[in-house]
Amino acid sequence: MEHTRRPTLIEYVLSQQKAHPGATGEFSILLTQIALAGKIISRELKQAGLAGSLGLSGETNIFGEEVKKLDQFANQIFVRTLEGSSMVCIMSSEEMSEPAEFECDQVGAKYVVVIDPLDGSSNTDVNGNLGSIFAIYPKISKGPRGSEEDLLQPAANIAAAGYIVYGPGTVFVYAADGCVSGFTLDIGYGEFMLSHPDVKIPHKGRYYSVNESYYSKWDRPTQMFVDYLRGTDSGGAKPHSSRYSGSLTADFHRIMLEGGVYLYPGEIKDGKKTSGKLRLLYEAAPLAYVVYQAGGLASTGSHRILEMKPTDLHQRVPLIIGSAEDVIVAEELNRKRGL
Ligand code: FDP
Repeated sequence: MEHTRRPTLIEYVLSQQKAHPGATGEFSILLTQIALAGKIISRELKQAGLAGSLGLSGETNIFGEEVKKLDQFANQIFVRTLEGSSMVCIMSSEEMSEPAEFECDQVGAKYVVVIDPLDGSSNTDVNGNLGSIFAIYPKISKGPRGSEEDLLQPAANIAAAGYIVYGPGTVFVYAADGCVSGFTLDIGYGEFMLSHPDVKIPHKGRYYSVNESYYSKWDRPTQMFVDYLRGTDSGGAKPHSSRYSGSLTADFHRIMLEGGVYLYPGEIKDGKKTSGKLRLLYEAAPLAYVVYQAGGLASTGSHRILEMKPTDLHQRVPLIIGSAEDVIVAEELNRKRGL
């Protein structure tokens, strides 16, 4: 009997590397380790209700937010698996106030990784969808050790980025070399198998994802954009359908496959526009890289995310991300209002 099956993540990455004659295979080891972290977190999430790992850890992070036990668990898993790869000199995580530095051998670990280990953590206790987000940069600083300079690179320097969605199935999506590919975890094999080759985001979308309870706190261009998406403005465009799960990764994944736009705007506080909730380094930049490789766009409304150079590890940024045509409408509304 002939045995046919889909390629595994590692088989696929190795086949892609054939296009790069100088490739050493180190990059595929690193992606495999990130996928391993995803498998471990996926397993833990599936049994969290029984294993007593739901709820708060009792600690607050540097931003005063309460930390969930699963946030800490996911962070530790990523730190250990990245250290175990021996390919990473420094990493930074949304869950850590300071970066983690790893020992670099003579050859030198030449990669730098940023992660949001568990995105959408308000969903943990209600069996909702969650995600992890990552980006891999080349080390640019001189010398054997990694530094903050390596972490504060613009998204345009990313070598590969992706996300993992923990839903009814676990899906690993990564972008590199102008191509976005999705893999679904086969629980029997314990492997991510190619399920979404060459993902392209539709040019215009069907869905929008935003927490509309903040409508009264947004500036006028943001309100006008959401009115446009709802079809309640005078333009008479066909409305987009609303979907908001409380997990950026899960909402973004829908938009990658079916088109549309996710936004998390800044609010107006004391007459000034704030930067919203999402982090440039751990959320906006990696997903901007992914959406761009799939043919979409990511913007603050006035600046393209890929062109921004982070100034701080935990910098926040307004985010409008998804189908190119939808993001451009938001940018034009901002421009008309001179913001
Ligand atoms: P969370 O804080 O629960 O980790 O990353 C931030 C994020 O989730 C996004 O995943 C999500 O879309 C958003 O915050 C939810 O925030 P709101 O409750 O303010 O809508």
